[in-house]
Amino acid sequence: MATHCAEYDFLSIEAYWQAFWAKEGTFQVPSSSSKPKYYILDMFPYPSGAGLHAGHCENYTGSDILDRYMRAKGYNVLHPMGWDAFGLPAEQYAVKTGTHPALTTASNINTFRGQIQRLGVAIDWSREVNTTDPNYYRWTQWIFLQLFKHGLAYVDERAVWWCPALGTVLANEEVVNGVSEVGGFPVERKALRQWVLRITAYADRLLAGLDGVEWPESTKTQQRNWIGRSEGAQVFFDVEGISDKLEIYTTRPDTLFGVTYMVLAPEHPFVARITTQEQRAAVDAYVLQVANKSDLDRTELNKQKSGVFTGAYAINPVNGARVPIWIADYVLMSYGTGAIMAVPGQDERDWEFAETYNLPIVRTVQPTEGWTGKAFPEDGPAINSGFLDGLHITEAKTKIIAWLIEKNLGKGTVQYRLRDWLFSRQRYWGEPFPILWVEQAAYEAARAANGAVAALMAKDPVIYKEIGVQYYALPVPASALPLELPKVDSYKAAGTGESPLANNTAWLNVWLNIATGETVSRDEARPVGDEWFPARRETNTMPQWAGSCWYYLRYCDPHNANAVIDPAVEKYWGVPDFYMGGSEHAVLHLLYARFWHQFLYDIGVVTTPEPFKRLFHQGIILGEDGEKMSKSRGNVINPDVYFEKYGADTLRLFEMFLGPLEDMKPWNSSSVEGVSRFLRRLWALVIDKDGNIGPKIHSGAESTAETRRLLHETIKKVSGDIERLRYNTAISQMMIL
Ligand code: ANZ
Repeated sequence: MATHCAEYDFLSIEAYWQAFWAKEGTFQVPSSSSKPKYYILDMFPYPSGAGLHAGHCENYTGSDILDRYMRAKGYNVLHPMGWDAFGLPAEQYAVKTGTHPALTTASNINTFRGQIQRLGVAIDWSREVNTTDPNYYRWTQWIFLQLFKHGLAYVDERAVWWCPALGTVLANEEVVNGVSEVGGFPVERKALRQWVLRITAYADRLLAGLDGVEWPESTKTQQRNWIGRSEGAQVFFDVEGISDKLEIYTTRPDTLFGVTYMVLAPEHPFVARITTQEQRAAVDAYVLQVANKSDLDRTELNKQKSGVFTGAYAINPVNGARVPIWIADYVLMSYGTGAIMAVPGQDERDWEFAETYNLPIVRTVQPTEGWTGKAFPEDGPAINSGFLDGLHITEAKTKIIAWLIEKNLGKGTVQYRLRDWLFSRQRYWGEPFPILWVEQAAYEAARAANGAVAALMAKDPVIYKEIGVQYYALPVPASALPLELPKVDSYKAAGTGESPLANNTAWLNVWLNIATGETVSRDEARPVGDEWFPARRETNTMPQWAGSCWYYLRYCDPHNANAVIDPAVEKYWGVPDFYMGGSEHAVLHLLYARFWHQFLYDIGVVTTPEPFKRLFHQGIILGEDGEKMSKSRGNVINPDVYFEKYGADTLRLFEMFLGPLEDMKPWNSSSVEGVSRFLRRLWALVIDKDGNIGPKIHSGAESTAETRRLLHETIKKVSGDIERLRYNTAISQMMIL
């Protein structure tokens, strides 16, 4: 009896095997085995309403080939999948329609899962995770509590986009051309209480760790630049008329003799103190004008420089020169000390500013011959610089820093571009913070009670002040997790800048037992006993980055109700051996996840300091027109159409054959036909017209020496190509064979 269809009937072949894999649990892997392990991770998708796109297919096919290859070589391969499912679109849809974001999300996930199964990826579906599942985010909350306990989480007033007309805080992507994307209403900056994570405490380790990972060089460079370690000096300048010294940060202390003016950020605390009577009106007007600009707008290189003289003067410590102090928006309060010494001779921004306002320019580095630019930022011998003359930059820096230290006027310092991580959103659809706000008496009582609450308290209190009252953050004990998202009547924000969680007052206001951490709604009577205090829940939620910081650990032990991951399981799987996803995550996701992983390493949850050993970015697939795929352009490829018309194997092979996996490349529907023809020919070679494995396959012994040579060449080339992810050349070799 024939066992196969004579024709390449991809629909029934794929349906048969996909059902078989599901029924047999073919790709389910145990967390202990005598086989060596290999862990393949894909960046998990946000389950959008649009379903799978061509880029997802490229990513998961690319990793799936390596997966099946490693299985064939005898590895115990873990290749899981899950959903990064908190996020804005489901919430926006909820505001519009009243549909709970969990419903929208569940339906989108079903679509995604079905499509990935249809693509035939060897996923162990018994390990699926979903960041919005309380059994998952319970551990996201747990990790936050550990960060809190270790003093790595604090609150601060930070500016967000606020839209008075909508009564809500907007994300950057919801502000388009200075107005709200929805409705086109004006927006303004508003300071709100926010959670911030002290990622800067890990800056040096985040830099050092990059040296030991096998990542694309460009991604490592982006992370290094983002962390932005710079070595320089702090220098103190006397200011006429006040006793405090002005502290600046510079990477070029060697240019000190070339300082012709100083600049303060408009928000600098000295501004109000030093501005003269004559200059006050101009300074106030300028400060007001800058208040609504973002740092990004302010530091744009090509923009026209603007500023105002304060009327005050500083004294240059090296030569006693009187230099005017200006304010200008190109100096940011958030970097260094918020004040600079300006050296137009060597710094381009300073040169432009000096030209605009007719300030003197002194060169302190001899430009190379034929230099036609304005400021000379490069290396050369010092000139016009007293005891530094003739020295090159590095020597001049060493010498001037020694001089500053000797005179007690400054010292060498290190600065980072990296800022602490703004870790809260005023949204509904995110992980609630396991935090309660109480007054001082309750905080002190909690400490004294030394119970489950005190166990997670940080050494120093996290405090914020509101209308004269000081509030203290207390942790919800780990045993009370998950702290689930409460039901709300409306997904619209509270109107005050707080998230919609503030709308559910029965949830919001509780009686807290400061020893056990138990809570009872303040709609009920106060329970009997001295340990009950009024508390208010945190209404911020965590950003979408939170759940994706540690998901790769959860796949190893997805159903563990007692820990993030069991130590024995962690020991077996370790971290992913191979991580594949888009380069748009080069900085934020990959940096945040490394930060959390290094922290989890410090507290003993994981045994390796870095999460992702080997990283690969697939290139973007453009539309057939060579433009980025987008709904509005109408050039989006829907994989479902290809599954039906050509089959998943053709789609997979085609995407891998489009070009080098890491390259950006346009879709090309005419070559789909070619690939489909190749698979049909392959089928015909193996299966005869009666549907049996054909004679051509059994005739190995009769094959010529030439064919055998080609076969072995192909085996060698394809193996090597797969290990280096050069799938397009592996496929062309198979076509040759
Ligand atoms: C004098 C100077 C001369 C500078 C020169 C540069 C070149 P990085 O390398 O990014 O650390 N700066 C310091 N604080 C600033 C702030 N809050 N806002 C804007 N600019 C600030 O950059 C450090 C340099 O950026 C510092 O060194 C300072 O200008 C400026 F030929 O001081 B420099």
